[in-house]
Amino acid sequence: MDYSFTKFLNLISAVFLIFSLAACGNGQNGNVTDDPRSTHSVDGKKTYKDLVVGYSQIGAESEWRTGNTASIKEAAEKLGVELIFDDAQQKQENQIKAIRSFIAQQVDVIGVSPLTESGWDSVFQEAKDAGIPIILVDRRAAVPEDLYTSYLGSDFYEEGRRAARVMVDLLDGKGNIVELVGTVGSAPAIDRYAGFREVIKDYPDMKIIASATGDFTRAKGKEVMEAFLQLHGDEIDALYAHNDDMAIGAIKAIEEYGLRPGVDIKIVSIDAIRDAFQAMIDGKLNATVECNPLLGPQFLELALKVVNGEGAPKWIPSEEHIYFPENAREILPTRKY
Ligand code: GYE
Repeated sequence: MDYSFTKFLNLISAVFLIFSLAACGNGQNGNVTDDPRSTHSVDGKKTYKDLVVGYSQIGAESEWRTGNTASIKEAAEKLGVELIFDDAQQKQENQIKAIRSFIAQQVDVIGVSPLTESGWDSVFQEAKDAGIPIILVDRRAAVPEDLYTSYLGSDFYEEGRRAARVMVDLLDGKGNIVELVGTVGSAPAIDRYAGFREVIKDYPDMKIIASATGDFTRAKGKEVMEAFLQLHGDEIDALYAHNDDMAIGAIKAIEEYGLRPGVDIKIVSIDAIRDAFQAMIDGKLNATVECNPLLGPQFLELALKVVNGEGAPKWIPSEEHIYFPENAREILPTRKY
């Protein structure tokens, strides 16, 4: 922007500020601090109690997701934010419908966890045209950067790499791996697949002999693992599951097949849900890479900032760890999901 134009803008805002301060000083009209119906704080900024947030959740496919939903709802309740929550039951068309209804209701901000990466351009554009910011929570969408304000979530690629490094240690750099992939086309499935391979490619004796989707659910994880066992049986040295729920389903399949999960077949998965700690205590899971679903407080903090025109980073990554059986018993009681 040209310098003199910037100066001109500054001047306009200064004049505007003087007028608004004058209006605030006048008790008869517009003193926002005295008006009990006012939805703004002293400085004209919104507070949590003024916020109306629409949230489009994917569904309830995993323990991770249930923990994520609880975190968002609890944070809204605690802060006094009005939350309009929609559960899309694993269907993108339901998410699109929900976003359109949030736009119609003129919410202040829309939070969305996109089921898959693609297919969001037009509905995000509609929100943008209506002046409603979109915050991506948990999963990214493959859209131009100007169609969303911020992404709050994990580095799924790094999670894939971490799982692979643990696998290399467990197998001593040699063995046949089967893989349970998450929901096809979703950001975590795409990145956990690629991140894992980036590390494994340097170990020619580590082979991924089968890979199929278990859609992030226990039931599907079990079903697909049964098929892997039918096809490859004793040749399988290890399982890499894109989430704990699929690993837990697969553990059942392995036991029913007559092998020992965690011993005959080493298992590494992602999320670090409570049941994964139990599986590690039972010796049936070898490691879980943490992916944090407790995003509610951070999301609402970000929503408030965005509504008040304060800058927000394009990506706010979560801080995460890897957990092993050695201290699973000690850590389990501290886990919130
Ligand atoms: O890992 C899985 C859930 O998007 C990070 O979705 C999330 C993933 C999580 O169903 O359990």
